[in-house]
Amino acid sequence: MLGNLKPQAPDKILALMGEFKADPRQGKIDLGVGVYKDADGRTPIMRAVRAAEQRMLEAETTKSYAGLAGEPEFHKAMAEMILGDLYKPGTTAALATVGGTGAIRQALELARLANPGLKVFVSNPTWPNHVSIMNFMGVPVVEYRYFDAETRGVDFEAMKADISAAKQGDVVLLHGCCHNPTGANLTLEQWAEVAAILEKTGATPLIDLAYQGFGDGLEQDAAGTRLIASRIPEVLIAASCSKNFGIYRERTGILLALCADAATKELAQGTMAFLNRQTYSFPPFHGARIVSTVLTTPELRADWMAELEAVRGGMLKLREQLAAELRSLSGSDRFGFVAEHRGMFSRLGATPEQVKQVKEEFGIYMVGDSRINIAGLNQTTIPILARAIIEAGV
Ligand code: PLP
Ligand code: TYF
Repeated sequence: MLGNLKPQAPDKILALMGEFKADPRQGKIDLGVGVYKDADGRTPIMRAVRAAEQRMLEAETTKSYAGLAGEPEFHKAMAEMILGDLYKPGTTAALATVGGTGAIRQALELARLANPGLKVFVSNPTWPNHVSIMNFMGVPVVEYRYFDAETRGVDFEAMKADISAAKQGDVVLLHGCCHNPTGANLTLEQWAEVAAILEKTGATPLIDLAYQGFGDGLEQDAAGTRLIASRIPEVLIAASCSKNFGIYRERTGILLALCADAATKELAQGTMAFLNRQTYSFPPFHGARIVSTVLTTPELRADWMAELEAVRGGMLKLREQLAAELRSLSGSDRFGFVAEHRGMFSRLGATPEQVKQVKEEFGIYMVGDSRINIAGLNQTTIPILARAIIEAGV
């Protein structure tokens, strides 16, 4: 039977990780997979996370099953972090999931149960896994224009025109902040225009929030999501704790379904718990408990926020340094977008040939679409990357 399987195309980002590992060259530079790294190339356990784990080790008395939809403390702490004062427990269904990816998958399953004829509008480009999951599920994908290859910013007029075609019963997938893979984001004014389009069409937004705290700050990065939540009666939010808590392998995420009324919330909540049961029964507990412990223990929360701010500030500084280096090497401002982008990523706008050249000649690994992970850089490698970009003729 298993011999009938057809080989699946590997995830290009994950495949690049293997290629980098296998490269014997000293001085190779990994700007591929979206994992935060400090100046020494390490992905540390955050202080507050370690402290929370130590407390949990002392306090926990059982490893028995916990909630099918996750723990109420985790739901509340995350919903408040994402929505602030807009969080209304009476109309918000919540589901602990296997990472942000699990939240996206369950959001799509939920939407499809509500509307079997579902179509999902996604930005061009988007995180490749979005499209891959939808293709696997057989959910039709409609791309909306997003990235302006010329300015490396958002082509907002095109985006507006394209998402206006979404209808009631369709889902429009939006990146809450720190767009992956481009780094180009909407302004708050633009979010308001998106909200107006959603109001008019009745389409349901699904906001993928995987990098809250990595862009302009914890509150600022939720501003677009909150604006949508304040105006649209039904909103799906798929949030990941992988990056902002640095707990990638713990697989921690949450799906929130903001509903128009309490009865719909009950319906959504029951269906979401059902979806967990159909997929893996109980969601991972450990990472979710780390997150709720950090968020609800004032001294841990303060320390976590300070460390997250340092991580964010470090990436911003790297952006500014890379932009400055490129300005001086190119004698122009055409790479100014590197400092304007936010989050871990920037799409440089290099051709596949240029990406290949940079890899082969300089040992610098970026994703094939010329996405770089800013956190993969440091003081030593910024000038090397800048020179490679210029020599490749980007
Ligand atoms: N959404 C986006 C845009 C991402 O970049 C990621 C990547 O990590 C995720 C969702 C899912 O994250 P995870 O499943 O690791 O929590
Ligand atoms: O875009 C990235 O690099 C991160 C990590 O299948 C990632 O989001 C990449 C691919 C994947 C899962 C996570």
